[in-house]
Amino acid sequence: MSVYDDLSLYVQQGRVNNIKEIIAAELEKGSNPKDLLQNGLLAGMSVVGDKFKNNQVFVPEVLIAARAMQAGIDALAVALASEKMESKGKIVLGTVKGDLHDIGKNLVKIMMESKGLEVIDLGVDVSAEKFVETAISNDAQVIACSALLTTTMSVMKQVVELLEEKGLHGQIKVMVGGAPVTEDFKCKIGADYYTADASSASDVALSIYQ
Ligand code: B1M
Repeated sequence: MSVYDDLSLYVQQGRVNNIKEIIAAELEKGSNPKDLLQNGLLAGMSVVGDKFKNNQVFVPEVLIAARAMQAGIDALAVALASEKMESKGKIVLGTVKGDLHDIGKNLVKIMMESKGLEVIDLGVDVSAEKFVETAISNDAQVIACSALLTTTMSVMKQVVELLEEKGLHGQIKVMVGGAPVTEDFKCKIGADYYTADASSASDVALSIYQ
């Protein structure tokens, strides 16, 4: 097994200490931090993401893996900062106004980052104006909105309407998701993409930039 396989497996198993030890040793040896991230940590998270999509693992396992991956990223942070990864595209992500659920949104963020996308995470309770202003000021081509409450889904429509008002609908794509959101709802509000899970959301977001 290579060091990348070890890191991948330890992410899947949530073994934070093993990950920290390997990364410290590899950086000491002069290994490339980007390769450790891409081929080790993110590869492991990608396996977990696929299993999650196929109902082979569930939220607790995903969160444990996510925590392990974050610990690995933190351990690589200084080395990575000196060798900035080229972003494959920018995504403005958030949970819509009135909605404080962020576990699914955080998974979307991790999956998107694992695909090399730069995510501007606006957190929770995000207004349509904030989504649109942030996308414009950061030159992002994708706004990704998460909603868990039926009462807050209408904010996604406001995002589309605001983009239309500004003549940006189509230029800035709107992705929607979250438990109550459906393909039918996406069509009704004129959003561009609906995905049911975090892994598919990252695939679609990447495809927009390719
Ligand atoms: Co609340 N809550 N909650 N809650 N909560 C739900 C959503 C609910 C369905 C529970 C229920 O009644 N059965 C219900 C909503 C009913 C409805 O509107 N139809 C509900 C309610 C009513 C409420 C409150 C109003 C309760 C109250 O105060 N009376 C309140 C609202 C607060 C607010 O937001 N203003 C509330 C509060 C909370 C907690 C704070 C306690 C907590 C949130 C903690 C947190 O997020 N930090 C919470 C939780 C945990 C839940 C449940 C139990 C679990 C949600 C979750 O994290 N799931 C939930 C019931 C349930 O869903 N079974 C419930 C795991 C997560 C991984 O899944 O977020 O769906 P999910 O993400 C999925 C996909 O949806 C998708 O990817 C993920 C999987 O890969 N996805 C996207 C998500 N965003 C995406 C974006 C995309 C693409 C895919 O593209 C952009």
